[in-house]
Amino acid sequence: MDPYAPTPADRFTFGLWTVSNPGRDPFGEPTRAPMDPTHAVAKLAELGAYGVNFHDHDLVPDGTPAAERDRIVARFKRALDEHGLVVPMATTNLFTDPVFKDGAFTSADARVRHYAIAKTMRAMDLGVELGASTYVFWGGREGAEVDGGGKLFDALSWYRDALDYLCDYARDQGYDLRFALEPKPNEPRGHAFLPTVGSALGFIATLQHPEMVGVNPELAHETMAGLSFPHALAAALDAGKLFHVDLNDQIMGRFDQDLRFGAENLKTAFFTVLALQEGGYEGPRHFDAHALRTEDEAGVWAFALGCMRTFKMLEAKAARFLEDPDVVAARAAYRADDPEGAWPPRYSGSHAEALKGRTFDLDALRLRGPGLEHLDQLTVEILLGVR
Ligand code: GLT
Ligand code: MN
Ligand code: MN
Repeated sequence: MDPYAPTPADRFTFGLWTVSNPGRDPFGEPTRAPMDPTHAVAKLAELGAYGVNFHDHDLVPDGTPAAERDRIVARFKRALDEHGLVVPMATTNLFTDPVFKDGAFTSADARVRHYAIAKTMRAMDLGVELGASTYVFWGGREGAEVDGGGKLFDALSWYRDALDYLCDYARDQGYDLRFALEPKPNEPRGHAFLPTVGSALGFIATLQHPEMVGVNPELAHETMAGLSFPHALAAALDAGKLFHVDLNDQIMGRFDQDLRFGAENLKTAFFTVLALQEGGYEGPRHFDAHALRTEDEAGVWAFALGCMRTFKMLEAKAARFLEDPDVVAARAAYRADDPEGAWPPRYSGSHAEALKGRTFDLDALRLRGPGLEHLDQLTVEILLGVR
């Protein structure tokens, strides 16, 4: 048996919008035909995926009459049942319709803000109907190019008002839903509000129901901001807020590329897998990426399978890394205990006095080599299959 063949036990998920991405970009028309959502379900199941996620608009185009909506949903449910796929996450498209051109929850027009809340409630109903337990908020249009309008502070408080309202709605409906905010530094807006995982974590603490809200970090988005994705994951996990994750790849400093997982930065992908494992993340492993615009449908499935296989191969490398005796020794040697006191120190007045008065052998500490070059080379050798 192929040890890297994905199975539902791996909990790999894809957005409908990822495999159905038609290859449109700001300079060119689509290169692939639209894909029927039930076809995406059948193919993803065949490849070994666990679930599929969607925006309201991916499944039920905005403005669809109620009877037609029910027909689309029933047909999609039958496809899920037939192929054994689940819907762990859902979200709202608050960016395609020109009504959202200057923001949804942060539009300067209160009518747009109300409409965005209404649309999100309907999309939450749809997501929950199909089984979603995580609800993502990517603030695609929540941002600005012009700061002279003076909405910098209002925007954050409008965003907060909307999320507080939607938490109340979910509670009132008895929905078992957690919200996950997805940061991104820019694109499509010049500057996005809540641009990084760190800013989202700070904002969540200001909400009325902070326990209901976490983050959905995306590898490409933190990389666009020049930040480290494994560090962002660690910060989210440390705060108990890693509710979901968007895996893909990205060249730093470029437009949002949403490349196949592992396509660009294999070492970052490795430390991403390791961080999820060591941090105890147990949620779905969601790929938010799409096939290159050059590809036909066969390329789409090669892309989807590639994301999952690379994750599994890196998982095997992570296990190897954690078991390698030289790595274990190098990791142990990197840390040093303090024979004169346990960590963390317990504060007391007398402890503080003693600590201030302690003599440290600073020359020895200055000269100590932590062995990180050796450890990092071991990592590279494991990744290249030499160890
Ligand atoms: C869009 C965006 C993604 C978000 C999706 C969820 S939509 O494709 O680029 O990063 O996760 O709204
Ligand atoms: Mn992206
Ligand atoms: Mn994403």
